[in-house]
Amino acid sequence: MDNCLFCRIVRGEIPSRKVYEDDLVYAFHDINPARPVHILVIPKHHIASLAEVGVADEPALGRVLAVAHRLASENGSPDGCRVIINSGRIGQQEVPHLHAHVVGGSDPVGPML
Ligand code: DGP
Repeated sequence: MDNCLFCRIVRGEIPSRKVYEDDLVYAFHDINPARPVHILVIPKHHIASLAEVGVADEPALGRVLAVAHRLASENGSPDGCRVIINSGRIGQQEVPHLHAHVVGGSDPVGPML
């Protein structure tokens, strides 16, 4: 998607603090961290939200979850993490490119993060 913020980050058109990349996913530090560790893991190809997921997207979504704990551990949260996917208006999703928040590094400060 030409003007999608996270697609532009994947393409390197907008800078990010990358922590991991492979053939299916890209991971980078959240610009406004809610916890000491706050990484976003996204499919490299555009999926707007969980509402848009199709069968062809399943390998990328699987990879998002498969790398989450390791990336948290390697980046300062070795004792675990939370993985949160906001979807749509009720989920308060702000950026319309599917992303998993991987947060940790301290005990939770609130009910969500
Ligand atoms: P959500 O509400 O689930 O759509 O969360 C979007 C997250 O994306 C939010 O925690 C802030 C983060 N974010 C927004 N714009 C940028 C950006 O340009 N760079 C980075 N690294 N993170 C961003």
